[in-house]
Amino acid sequence: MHAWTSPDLPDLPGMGDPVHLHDTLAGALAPTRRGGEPATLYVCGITPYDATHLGHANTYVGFDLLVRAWRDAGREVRYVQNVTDIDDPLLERAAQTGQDWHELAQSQIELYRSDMAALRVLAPTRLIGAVEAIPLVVDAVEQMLAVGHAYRVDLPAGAGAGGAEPELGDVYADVTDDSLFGTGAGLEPAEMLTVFAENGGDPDRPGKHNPLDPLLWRRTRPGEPDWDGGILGRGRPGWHIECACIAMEHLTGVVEVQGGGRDLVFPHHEMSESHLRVLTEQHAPVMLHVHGGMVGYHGEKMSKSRGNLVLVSELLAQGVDPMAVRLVLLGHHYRDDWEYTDADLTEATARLGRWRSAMHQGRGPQAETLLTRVRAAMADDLDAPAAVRAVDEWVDAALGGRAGGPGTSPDAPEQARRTVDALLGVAV
Ligand code: 5CA
Ligand code: ZN
Repeated sequence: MHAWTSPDLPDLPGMGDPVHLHDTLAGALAPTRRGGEPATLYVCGITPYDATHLGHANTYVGFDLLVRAWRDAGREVRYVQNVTDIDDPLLERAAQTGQDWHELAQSQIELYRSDMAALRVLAPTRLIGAVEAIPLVVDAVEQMLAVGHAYRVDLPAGAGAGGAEPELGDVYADVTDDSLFGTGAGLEPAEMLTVFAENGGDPDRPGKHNPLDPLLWRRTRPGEPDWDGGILGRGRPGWHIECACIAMEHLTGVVEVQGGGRDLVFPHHEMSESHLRVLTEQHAPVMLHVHGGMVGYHGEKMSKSRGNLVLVSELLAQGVDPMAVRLVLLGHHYRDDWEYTDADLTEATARLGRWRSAMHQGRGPQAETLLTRVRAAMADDLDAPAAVRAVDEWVDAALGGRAGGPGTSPDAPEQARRTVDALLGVAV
């Protein structure tokens, strides 16, 4: 599916520093690759049953900072993002509201595109829907069945499941076949079961080999959309295999960074990586596992299912400047958990106003040090709050009467503008 139009990325003098990121599995900072090969990034995209909230925006702005830092360091970036445009939550929401599931998805995807464009998020190289990826999933699941990494589970009797071919069951992956499965998230077996059940898993389904085995292919159910599955029979894809197949097809070789919010560490990323290991026969198909913190609101994680949302589109409709929304997000480190309050927005709006004033003056304090500081902050695990502090200091100096004195230049405001535009995505 088409993404959105990327904002321009201004050129900066010199080159950014090699980027280091915190790897969730290692629990430590790790270098990303240098030069040479294109950087490959897979970020888990939205399930389009509701509009972009600040939690989603935090995740996508966070990875946008990575793309900007990589590009500044001279790396070509291949960035793939999926859209889970068929899954249980989407069908459940459509059933609740009486909407057509496909129309609901299309409308929310469109809103997501316009929210991302407004926030000046660089578009991924490829935005791929789960529905588009069905042929890839079917091939992969057939392959896993053929080599015994997957198995069929009988459908519930008498409920009309399976359509004309009820004898072809749902298909599950056999996680026991992957000796590394379960080593990623650092959870005890009992915790894995609980978290799996809370996140779309079905540990109690009769006929499974291991309660943690994830669904790969769900056969036709009455009232649910289905697609041709070849020898699998008509049905629809499971969630984790969707991301594995899209990453495998559109980012050949190793995935340098697999990303998303921290709520995806287990089971989603553990299971997708396990599928990738089995399908690509690579011991380590993902180099770095990078996870954003959870944004909360009114004491709980902001989530579509809880309904405690602050929607980007609603803020924009109220006349909030999208760059102020972006500054709210940049005020927090991407890995931190934080709770949104109106004070965040007030502070960010005031900051944007100061930046604008300083960066549109006729002269300003030299901005080379600012560029160096912002680059260093971003290369150090995308430390946006440190970068924002560096900009604040330059702005304070510029507004504090030092705009026209010795050491100032007429080019400096524009240099500062280009720095915050290219590296932080803030157009002032
Ligand atoms: N479609 C799947 C991923 S394949 C999905 O998780 N969709 S989502 O719409 O629920 O979330 C989209 C992205 O936003 C995911 O990367 C998720 O980790 C992140 N996210 C969801 N809620 C929050 C939150 N409250 N704070 C930060 N990030 C969040
Ligand atoms: Zn995903």
